[in-house]
Amino acid sequence: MSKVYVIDVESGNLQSLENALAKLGYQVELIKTGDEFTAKMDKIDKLLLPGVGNFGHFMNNVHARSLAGPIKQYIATGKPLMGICVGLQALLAGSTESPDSKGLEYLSPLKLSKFSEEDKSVPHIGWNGTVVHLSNGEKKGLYGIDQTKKFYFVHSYAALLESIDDEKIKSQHPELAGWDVAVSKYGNEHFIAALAKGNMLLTQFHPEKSGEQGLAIINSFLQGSKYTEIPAGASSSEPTLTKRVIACLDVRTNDEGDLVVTKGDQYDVRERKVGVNGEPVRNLGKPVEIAQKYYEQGADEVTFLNITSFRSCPLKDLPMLQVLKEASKTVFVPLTIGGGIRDTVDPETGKTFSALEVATMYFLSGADKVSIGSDAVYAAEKYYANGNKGDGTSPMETISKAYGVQAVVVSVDPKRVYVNSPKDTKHHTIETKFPGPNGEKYVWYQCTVKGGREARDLGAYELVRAVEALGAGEILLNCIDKDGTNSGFDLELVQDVKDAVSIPVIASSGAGKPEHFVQVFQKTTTDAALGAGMFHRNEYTVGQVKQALNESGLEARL
Ligand code: 1PR
Repeated sequence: MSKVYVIDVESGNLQSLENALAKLGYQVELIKTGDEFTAKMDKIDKLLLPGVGNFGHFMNNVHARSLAGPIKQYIATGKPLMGICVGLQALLAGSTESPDSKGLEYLSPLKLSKFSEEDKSVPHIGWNGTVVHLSNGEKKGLYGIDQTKKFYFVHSYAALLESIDDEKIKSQHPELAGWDVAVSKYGNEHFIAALAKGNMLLTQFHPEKSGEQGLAIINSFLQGSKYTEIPAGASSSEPTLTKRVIACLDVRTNDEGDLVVTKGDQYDVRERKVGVNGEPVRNLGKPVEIAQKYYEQGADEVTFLNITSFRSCPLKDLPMLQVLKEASKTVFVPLTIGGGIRDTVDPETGKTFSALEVATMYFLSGADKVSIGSDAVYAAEKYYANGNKGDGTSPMETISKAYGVQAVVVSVDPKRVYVNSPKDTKHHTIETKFPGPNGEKYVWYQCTVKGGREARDLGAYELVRAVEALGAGEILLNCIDKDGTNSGFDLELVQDVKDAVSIPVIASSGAGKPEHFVQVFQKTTTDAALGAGMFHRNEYTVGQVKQALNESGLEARL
């Protein structure tokens, strides 16, 4: 079996990359220090430099481990190197994200800047296209990257370009002379999606999270198949971000002690409403198999929510770690895990584990993002009590600092509360087209914790603003009134939350048919939409949802 060397600065999810390489038939050896690298320099003939999170944090790790020198030495040999995400960024001059940290200074003065939030959500999360300009002017793909494919991006900073036009790029960036460049577009901004020169390939996107097409890019790199044919009849329109469709699996232990995917309505997952406690938990199947099925149907992401985490200790909850480990071996799209991401005392040892340590266990098992529910509400309450300031201890703050904001999702579980007038409550209200039971024309959305069991004195609008300030990178917006009703998303709530924040929002709860996805993307500015019950009950596939989106002129990745 051929060996591939991977630089590991121990931040972020390397498990998925290792799984992708294993699937392609390669054995992985991790390089963690400069000394190790130097000792093996002659043996290494294929090297990967993956990176996620904060640029400064990553560069500090590279320097602290004395890796910068050996990386440069290796590059000088001309042997194959593939940099992924922050691995691409590390080779540039620097980033406005961490002005005090220097990059490895290839391609100077090219630097990274933050995307503008004026016309779009930041981070840029999702599947986007590219246009490839080869330095020799040929019309070919680059290791399989071409305009017919979509890849998964997740980043707030990018090497921004003024144009997508080859001639303009060349005249504005003489440092790119001799480089093949793949350009992508987000909102009104163009940026570098991939770079290649000699045996070096750098991608801003994550090929290991970009499904089979992404794995094919890694394979082309490892095989040295640099210039690839573009499928006949490929159009060369500008790249666009597709509408993201997410499949969500609520997971819990059933009464027999097995971990099952379940789904109820309005957060009641027991078979019947009457005599709730005595009825069995709805068992819809095994989490890993179901995740695999949605991956094959074309899900852009899969989310697992451990919905009874508030009862059991997550450290004891090894089956969820096992679910992730197994799922990430075959599911090559981003995986999110939620439920129980908080400071936890292990009942066996009495030792306290921080939310960051709990999240780290999940990242090391193959999660790309963690989703925080109850603790986000407590942290937001504290934030407001503290004069709109964090104290550095919330999971949003600690996890985003270590892994980047793109790894931190906040899951919101709100319930409608109707009022006659905005004056009747201190919370932010919406004038609703669907009046309350007594004709009330206004509604506010009350946050809950512990899976909807306890309501708090905080509105969803206030919550999302606080958690964005604390370091959340995305909002997973449920709605208890809509959950499992198959009546469509709560469009008023979705748009209200979209207007409240600049980070991406995932609309959730209520999807019952593909048209509901069309509706939420047409009538709101949501970044993504999530479904659960309609997929679990086999009423529709993810593919059918995407087909409906495409037929309505909303681009989805098929
Ligand atoms: O509080 O940090 O431990 O996180 C607990 C997590 O578990 C939260 O994300 C919370 O939303 C979730 N959760 C807790 N109890 C339940 C339950 O159902 N009893 N599930 C639960 C939340 C909502 C979505 C669902 C959508 C779409 N389920 O996951 O998938 O509503 O459903 P639909 O398309 O069928 O309408 P913490």
